[in-house]
Amino acid sequence: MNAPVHETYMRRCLQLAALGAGRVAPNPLVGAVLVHQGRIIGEGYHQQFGQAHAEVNCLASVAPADRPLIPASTMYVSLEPCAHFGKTPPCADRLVTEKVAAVVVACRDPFAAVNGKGIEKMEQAGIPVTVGVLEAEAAWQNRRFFTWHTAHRPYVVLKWAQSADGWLGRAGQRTAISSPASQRLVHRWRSEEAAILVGTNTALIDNPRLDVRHWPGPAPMRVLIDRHLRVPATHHLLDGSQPTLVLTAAPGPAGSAATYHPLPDGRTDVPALLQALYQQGLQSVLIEGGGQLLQSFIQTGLWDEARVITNQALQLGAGVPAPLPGLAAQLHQHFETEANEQVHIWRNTNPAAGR
Ligand code: AOF
Ligand code: ZN
Repeated sequence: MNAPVHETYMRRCLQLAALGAGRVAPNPLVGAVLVHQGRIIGEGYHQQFGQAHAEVNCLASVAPADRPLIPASTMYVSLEPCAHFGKTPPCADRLVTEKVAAVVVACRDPFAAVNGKGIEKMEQAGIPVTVGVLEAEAAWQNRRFFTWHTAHRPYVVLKWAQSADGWLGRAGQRTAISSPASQRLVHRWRSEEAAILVGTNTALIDNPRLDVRHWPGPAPMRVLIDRHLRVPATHHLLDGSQPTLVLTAAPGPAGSAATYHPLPDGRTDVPALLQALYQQGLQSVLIEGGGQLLQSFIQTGLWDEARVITNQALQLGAGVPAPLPGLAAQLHQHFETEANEQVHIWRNTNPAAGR
């Protein structure tokens, strides 16, 4: 079959996969479509962490009258069918048992228990497998999952708001920069990551809540770097209103609502921070400041996206300088949330690995 037809069905897989957003992490988003002679006879996606995979839901959706067509149909799936017994049996085995005529896959699954083994199983059973249809789009959709398994660290999203003249805020005080529309956007961004990280000074000066109150969605783990436990228990981050992790050199106080994770030798350099988040199983992190922390992620190359909100109507004249995304940054998207308010999303073309 020709490439544009493959892409049409694979695009449908990506659409279906997206329906699982917010409910399957840390698993990948996966969609599947079963096609018989130009007619879609089944559709499915991974809907809920721990439950059936996309291929299984796709097969379950086939009408009884169409079931005899399965061995003459092609299965399109946005990730390599799995080869392992996890919470569910291997999808590759199921496709072999169902005797589907062919399988088209967007990209290999980088998870060590799969990573090519699913494709191999199907090919050994005589099923032709095509790999690489809309590969870049599929890898982008699951960029957090891919970074976790290939770079062995969380996917890192940097975020900051700056004035037109390039300041993050006035030194030592909380400074309002962005509009309510941008704040809603930021809350949506928060709900899409496993964790939000801030440094000690930001916590002390801004006393942020780091919750998701302006958007319906899951609340991520709040993570605070506090080597010497300087942030008072009366600050919002330690109020116990949602799961909070403190990365620290000192042992945590008894009775605190937060979880304390010791940093080896009290190291707060970026690799040590990412190692701690990795050990905690947090697949992605939104870095919300301050300026020095953001800049140190950029300097080490250990970042994937930078999302910058600029208030073109605000001149501060002085203060804390905004970070610069650097030479590896490539503009990915650019839009306005309101008049005078711009959002630039930069991608790191050469992100560093965690190990
Ligand atoms: C597929 N189809 O729809 C998904 C796959 O713990 P489990 O059993 O749910 O397995 C999770 C792993 O399976 C996950 O890390 C990834 O490698 C793969 N996800 N595979 O064939 C799917 N969601
Ligand atoms: Zn599977």
